[in-house]
Amino acid sequence: GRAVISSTGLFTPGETITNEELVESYNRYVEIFNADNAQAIAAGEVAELQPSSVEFIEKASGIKARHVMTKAPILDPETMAPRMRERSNDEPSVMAEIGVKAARDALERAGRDVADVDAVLCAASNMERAYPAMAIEIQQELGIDGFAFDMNVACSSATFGIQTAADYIRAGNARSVLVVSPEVTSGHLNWRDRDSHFIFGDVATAVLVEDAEMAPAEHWDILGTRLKTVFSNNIRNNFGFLNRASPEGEGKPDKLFVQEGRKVFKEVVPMVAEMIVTEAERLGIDPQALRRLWLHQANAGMNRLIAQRVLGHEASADESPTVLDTYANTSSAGSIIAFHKHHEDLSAGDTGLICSFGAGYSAGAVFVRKVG
Ligand code: CO8
Repeated sequence: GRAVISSTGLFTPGETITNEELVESYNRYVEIFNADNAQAIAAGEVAELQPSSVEFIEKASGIKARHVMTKAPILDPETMAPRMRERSNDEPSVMAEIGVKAARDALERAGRDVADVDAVLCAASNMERAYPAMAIEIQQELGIDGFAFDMNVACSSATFGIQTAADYIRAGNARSVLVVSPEVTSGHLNWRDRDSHFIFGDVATAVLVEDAEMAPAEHWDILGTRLKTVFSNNIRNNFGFLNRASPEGEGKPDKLFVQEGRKVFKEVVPMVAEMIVTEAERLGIDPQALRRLWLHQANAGMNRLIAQRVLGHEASADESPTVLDTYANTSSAGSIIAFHKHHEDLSAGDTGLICSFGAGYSAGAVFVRKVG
């Protein structure tokens, strides 16, 4: 069959951290660290830490606040990490719980009965455990008879998930597929790293990809998708089961998110703009006529440049909406949040683009047209 997006769903954690709160906590940590290490700093053995700044964060990234699952431990200079009670095997895990919330929102918006859903993909940039798959737990929680699996393509997990779901539908392996992206990025962000402590936030999204024949009257045709990956160490996280016994193991900075932000910016912008324009041409779509771009939400400056190259002019907020200011970078969920919050005003026949890019490098483009 023909694959369409029937609906999307969103779960937003209740707690938020503003840049002011974040910087106050970070700078308290810096004061404590510098005082504790005063002698070593004076002797030139330890580098003095520099304070963070609200102005820098907003100017460099466009981020003003982020939602998180646990605010207090992240802001506590003694902890600076999310801290959650470890759940028993009989309780839903955190990622499954928030993934289910986003999935139910999507199902409700499409008027879809879970009995009609065939598959669940949990597409996200980290998994809470190795196995059983988060996706199978979400499938169980929702009561879906079918199959489910996890996939991780970092920031591009959701768009890769949409293409995978669409392929199952085209091949006849499934008629209704949930692509769920629970992103608890606070767990792999190094809140003690001045260069990146402001970047990420927590959220969960869901996309219901279906056979056009069963879709609700109002839906989005998937006109075409394009995926691209090019290996890069510029965004990297070395956490894994092989370093459990290493003295360089768990908790070390390289076992958390690390990036060369400038290089990422310079290398990813042309790669993504090229991919979009080439794929649009292949599909016979005029990129300059795209009504809206729902871009990955990592950096306002990156999105400005990509949108400019695709549209041929400076994009308005209406043409390239941002959710970065309130959600920060939510990895794979970013472009889906942008779509979820900014699609209802479009008219039947309008063509738009959902596009992700990030670690890997990975990039995914999903061209969609409104129906109904
Ligand atoms: N406060 C004050 N000053 C600061 C701060 C701070 N917090 N941080 C850095 N500075 C200083 C630096 O020290 C530097 O000073 P100097 O010039 O004296 O050396 C100066 O500010 C400029 O620093 P940068 O060059 O680093 O600043 P940029 O303007 O490049 O901005 C950004 C940094 C915002 C990181 C920017 O480069 C950026 O956004 N790049 C794109 C990155 C991107 O898109 N990454 C995508 C990664 S996300 C992804 O793929 C998902 C991975 C999986 C999810 C992980 C979940 C945790």
